[in-house]
Amino acid sequence: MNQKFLVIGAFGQIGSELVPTLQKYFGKENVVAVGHSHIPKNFDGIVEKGSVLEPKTIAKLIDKYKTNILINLASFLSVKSENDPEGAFQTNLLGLKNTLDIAKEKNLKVFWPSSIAVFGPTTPKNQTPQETIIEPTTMYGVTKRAGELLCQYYFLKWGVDVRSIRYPGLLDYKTPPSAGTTEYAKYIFYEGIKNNSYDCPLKEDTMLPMMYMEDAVEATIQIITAQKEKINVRTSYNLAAFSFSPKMIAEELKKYLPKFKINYKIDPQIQKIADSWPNSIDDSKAKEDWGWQPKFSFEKTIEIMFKNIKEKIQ
Ligand code: AKB
Repeated sequence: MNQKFLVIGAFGQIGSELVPTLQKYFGKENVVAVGHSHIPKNFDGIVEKGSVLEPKTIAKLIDKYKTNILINLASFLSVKSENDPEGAFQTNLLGLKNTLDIAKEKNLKVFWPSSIAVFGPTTPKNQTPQETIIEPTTMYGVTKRAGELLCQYYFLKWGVDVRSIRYPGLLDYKTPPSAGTTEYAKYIFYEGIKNNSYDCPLKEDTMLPMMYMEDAVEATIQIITAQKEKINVRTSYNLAAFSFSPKMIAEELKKYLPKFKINYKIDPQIQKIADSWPNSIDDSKAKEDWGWQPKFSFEKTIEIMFKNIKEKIQ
């Protein structure tokens, strides 16, 4: 069957790179980008206005374009969710339920992003397994874990073919940094290139799992297009590339900015969130089930980020 995608949250961090890649692989006529607040004027492709909190609009768009794959990327990240727990609950969880209900009614395949934020302080920190203690203590983590269980429920009860990935911190140069815990690793480039220094909200040894966006986009397309029989996890798959701390990224950045200096100005709220998350992730299940393999190393990612952000802001 022809694969036709409707992407909600198409102009956010993941959508800004996933949508052009879907257009490249499947044709512009097969990708409908749905945005809410920030729709770029120069977007080249099918674009519509709508939100996960407007299910009737989304259902109409699916009928209009006859799409059979629904990708719901609309999400508050961790820091924004702590500052607005009600908004996070609405968008991350009720928004997901709206899309699952539409998928159930119209027999659509669904992709929805989860996060390493599902893990909490009681989870084993190193090489965190796929199946483990999962007791998140942030609103973001609570919505993501509840969302994972909701996805699995819709699969078990109604056979909705829903697929999901627990993304680590994602590094991209196309979208500006936003209100997430791992976003310090994007801010550091903008501040470092402008001022040769950066005030870091995390302690120097705070290790967090991270990934270059191109790998995340390839993984997303791989899981969406994998044969149904290969998807054995219907909550969400662990995914990993590398981990680093603020001290490690600062050292790497000094290769390009020899005078760069990092200052540690700890933000207790962000530090607390980071301390509740894993240092590293075991993603062997994604590798076994649908052949996931990252391509970009830590060093290569920093090189690409530096070059492109420099070009963008100078
Ligand atoms: C965040 O920091 O909130 C996100 C995430 C790890 O899900 N980047």
